[in-house]
Order: sequence, then structure tokens, then C-alpha cells
Amino acid sequence: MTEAHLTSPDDIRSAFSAAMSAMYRDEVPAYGTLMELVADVNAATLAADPALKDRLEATDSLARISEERHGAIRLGTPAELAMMRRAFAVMGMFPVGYYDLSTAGVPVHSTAFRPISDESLKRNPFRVFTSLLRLDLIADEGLRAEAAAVLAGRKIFTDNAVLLIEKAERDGGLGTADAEQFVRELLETFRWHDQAIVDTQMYARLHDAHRLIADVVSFKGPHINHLTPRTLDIDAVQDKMPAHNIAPKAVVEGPPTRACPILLRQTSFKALEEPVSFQSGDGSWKAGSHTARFGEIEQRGVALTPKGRALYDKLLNDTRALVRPAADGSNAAAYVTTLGEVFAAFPDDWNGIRQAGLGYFRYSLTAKGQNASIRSATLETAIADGLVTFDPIVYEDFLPVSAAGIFQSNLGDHAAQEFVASPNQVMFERDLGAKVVDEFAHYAQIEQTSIESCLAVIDNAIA
Ligand code: OOG
Ligand code: NI
Repeated sequence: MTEAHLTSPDDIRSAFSAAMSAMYRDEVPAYGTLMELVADVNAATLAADPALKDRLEATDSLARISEERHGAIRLGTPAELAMMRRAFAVMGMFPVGYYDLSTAGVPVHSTAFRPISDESLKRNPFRVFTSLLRLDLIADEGLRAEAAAVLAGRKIFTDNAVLLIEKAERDGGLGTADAEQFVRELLETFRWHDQAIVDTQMYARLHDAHRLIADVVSFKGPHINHLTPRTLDIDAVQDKMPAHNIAPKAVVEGPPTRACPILLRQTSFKALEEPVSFQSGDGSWKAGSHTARFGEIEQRGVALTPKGRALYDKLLNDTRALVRPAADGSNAAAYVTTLGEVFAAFPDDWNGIRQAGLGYFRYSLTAKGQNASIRSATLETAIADGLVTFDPIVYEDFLPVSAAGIFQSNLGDHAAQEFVASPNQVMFERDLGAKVVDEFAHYAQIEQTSIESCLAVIDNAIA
């Protein structure tokens, strides 16, 4: 088969995220309500800010502004993770970043599968935050062995999905009909199953060890646990959720509201209690419930350098040392105020962020720079001379403290638990069967390439 007959991985990813969105709206009606609210707020924000509208029109596809940006799953075994990597590769999604959540009381470690090139991100930015359960952090050895046995017995991919993954690897992609079938088959892995594969006693024991363990081990597959559209005004959506009968988590995760957004802000509605039936020894089913699935929204800002990230982490820690947000929302206002005050130490204008070396920027020639016969001494003088301009590079990854906050608020308000902090990227990458991309190196590379495209007007590129 020649290249010309292969469907682009970007198109397969687009089809997959659209199919997943439809399935999830159908499975979780509150998510559909959130999507409508997000679309309304985005439309109102654009109507009130024509400059923003023009900018987005130039850089993004406005028609797709309210579509999903990410989702999340939790896997049980190294083999599941390795096959999931191969499945995502068919859709042009590759593992970026390593997140250790054990420090934050959640027994998983994670990566984000996402498109990497600019062009692919623009075509469809859909990512999946993918966690692997760490049974090695479960103290009870007996339970650990039983959970491992249950997981070893399940099969989360359909046979056809695996055949198509192998075919894509062999042929360098999939033709139209195969791509369509691949999307249908892979969707099955993410589907909700309301019949557990364990009995109520086992579920209770897993649940007592950690609610997340029950969520991963008790079911036939790694149901998608949330999807996340992009909002242009996260504070407005957070405020409006209650009026639409959806209960927001206590606080928005991440940095405060700012003139120049940094990194990532996220919030979600709390996971719903859903009916599940459990096996009982005699072949009949016993009614029960499980709480896992929710809806989230995100708003992204500039990617930070290691120096910027260190400042962000310090300010977030300082804030949380003063006010630790309570799950019930009782001190939410105090937290938001303190967060804003503490983050006053983080420059809030693009040039200040840039000159302090806190963020990554993309440099380009201005119209004047393109026509210039003059050159300037350095990158900084070229900017001052109006030959070169810069735009923030959007952060496309995740934040471990925020992710832990999203996990916690959807595992119930008392789920916080201590685990020995034990990041283990080596073990994760061995289980994944590949190395994860270092996100800092990736953003630095984008910035460097953009500087090189401006060399025509700069004498000494080392700014
Ligand atoms: C994943 C939570 C992390 C985010 O947006 O930070 C996440 C999970 O609950 O499985 O999706
Ligand atoms: Ni999320």
C-alpha cells in the first residue's frame, strides 16, 4: 500500500475524539450540559472581546474552539500501557512528560499521549492523560496479589483493535476503511461498563485500600473518566456551573486569574454516583454504585522554562502553606485571595516574563524585519528596533499538583492518603516500552528554531 492511500494520523485522532465525545455525552448527560455552558461562555467572551476574536481567528480554528482538548484513563498493567502506547501512535499521539502522583496521595504515575508538532496540534490537539496503577504502593500484600490476578484476567482491547494496530505498524498507517474500523474498535476500550468484574466484598476491600484502586481493578476496561473542552473564561464557567445543576469542585487548580495566563488552569464538576451491579457467587447480580466519572474544563497559558516553573512551584507551595483548599469549599474564597496575593511576585506582562527568562516564546520577523536592509546587534536590539516580535508558546502539558487536585476531588472528599513518595520514571518507561519526551527540551527547541528563523536581521544571535 502506498502513502497516498493512508489516512493521516491527525484525521484518525479527530475522528476518534469526536466519537469519544459523542459516546461520553450519551453516557454522562451532565457532561453535555457542561459542553453547552462552555460553548455559551466562549461565544459571550468572543463577542465582548473583538481583539481576542481576531487573534484566535488568525491562530486557531474558531469553529472548533469549544471542542475537547483532553481526556483521562487509568490502566492496570504494564501490558495495557504498552499496547495503549501503540494504539495512540496510530493517531499521532506520543508520550510526553512523566508525572509522579504518589507524592500527592494517588497511587499512580502517568504520562500524556499527545500530538507533538505544531501542525498536528492545530489540526486537533486531543490528548489523553494516561495513568498506570502502582500496585507496588499497596501495603497489603494479599490484596496486591488478588488485584494483580483480576487485572491479569481482563482483556481491554478487542482482537480487531490489536490486529489493526499491528497492521498500521506494518504498513506505516491505515487506509480509510481500516481507520474507520480502528476508531470503532478502540472506542470499545474506553466505554463504561456497569457490570463489575468483582464481587461486592472484593470491591469494598479495593475501595478501602484506595478508591482509585477500586476504579481500576473492578471493571472490564479503563472507561474514559472525563473529557475536557477548552474555555476562554474558566472563572465564568466555574461560577455558572451551580445554576446549571452541576456541582463544581471547590477551587480552580493552577495559577490565579492573570492578565498574561501561564501554564494551565483547570476545574471540574464532581464525579457522579452511578449504578453498578456486582457479581455474587451464585451467578446473580447485586446492585451497588461507583463514583468515577466527571467533566472538566481547561484554559491554557504560556509554557514556563525550568526557572519559571520553579517560581510557579514555589509560589503555589507558599500559597498552600498559608491556606490549604478544603475539599468542601469552606475556605475557597480565602484560598483564591491568597493565591492572587502570593502570585503578585510572578511578572504579569509578556515582555517581563520573557526578559526574566520565565517563559518560552516564539520569535518571528515583523513586516519591517522582512523588508529590512538593516541588521541589529542582538535579539533584544532587534526587538527594540521593531524587526522581530514574539508570541507566547502555549503550554500543552499537565501539572502534577493540579492533576492530584482533580483526582482527589473526584475520589471523594476524604480520599487523601499518604504514600511514600517514589517517582520511578525508569520503571514507567520500561512498562511503556518507550521513553517519554522531555517537555522542557521540547519547548526550548521550538523557541530556538524560531530564533534561528530571525537570523537574517541579527548579527549576534546569542542574545
Ligand atoms: C486524571 C487527572 C489528571 C488533569 O487534567 O490534570 C487530569 C484522572 O483523574 O485520571 O486529567
Ligand atoms: Ni483532566
